[in-house]
Amino acid sequence: MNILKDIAINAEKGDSATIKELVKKALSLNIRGEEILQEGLIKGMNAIGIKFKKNEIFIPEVLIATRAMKAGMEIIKPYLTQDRVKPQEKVVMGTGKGDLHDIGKKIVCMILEREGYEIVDLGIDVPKEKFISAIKKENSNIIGMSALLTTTMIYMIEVIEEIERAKLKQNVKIIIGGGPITQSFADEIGADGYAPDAISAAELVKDMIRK
Ligand code: B1M
Repeated sequence: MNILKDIAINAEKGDSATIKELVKKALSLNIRGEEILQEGLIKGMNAIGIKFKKNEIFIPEVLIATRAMKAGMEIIKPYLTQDRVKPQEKVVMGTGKGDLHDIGKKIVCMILEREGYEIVDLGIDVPKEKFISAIKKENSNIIGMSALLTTTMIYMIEVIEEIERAKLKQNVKIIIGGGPITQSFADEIGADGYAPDAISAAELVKDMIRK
């Protein structure tokens, strides 16, 4: 659909004003929020990633595109959560220490919220101690960690070790995701599950709760 292509192009350009207009228009055409995210905004961000990797653009351009992406996400959010029922379970989410990427994590949070979970989003650059205190304070049985850098994915190991040290591991399911994460990495570090995208993350959480 052309409007989704336009959203992707403008996300890539970082044109927040046009993104807002196009996303509103797409919603008025009854295009589902998830489709706008996947086929519009995320496609634009992926294109940015390719250019960034090739050094065709630099951090300022990426930040401008991030701002546009977030502007679009804010508009879609209520449409994803409109059928929300009473929260079923609390999920603590965060991007681990050293990592400032949060777009993917926010999308995962949005989809989980839509599925009726209550999200406690600890944000970015989260130290292990903060994960532990949130699990205790929120009495949560599911924690989700996101990492986008090969240098920060290993911090997940420290968080899991800390959870074990705090004797919380038997009560908590740990799910992980993000660009460099794989199922075999999840298995290796003792995470309970891995999801490659937000929709599968929601399915994974549902499975974890059933177990
Ligand atoms: Co960064 N960056 N960045 N960056 N950045 C990447 C990740 C990179 C792959 C770019 C590249 O080289 N092609 C590369 C990492 C290389 C590597 O480690 N292998 C990289 C680098 C190198 C860096 C810096 C080191 C650059 C520098 O300073 N020289 C620096 C590090 C900063 C830090 O974190 N300490 C840096 C900085 C930044 C910005 C701040 C400018 C900005 C982040 C802004 C923000 O997030 N608020 C940024 C961005 C935007 C990117 C790219 C371009 C886009 C990431 C993104 O948002 N994608 C990225 C390139 C890329 O990923 N191809 C790149 C869209 C998003 C929807 O996808 O996050 O993968 P993603 O989330 C998906 C799934 O992964 C999954 O579901 C989501 C939705 O489907 N998922 C989960 C995510 N979390 C999950 C958790 C789950 C389950 C599923 O369960 C809990």
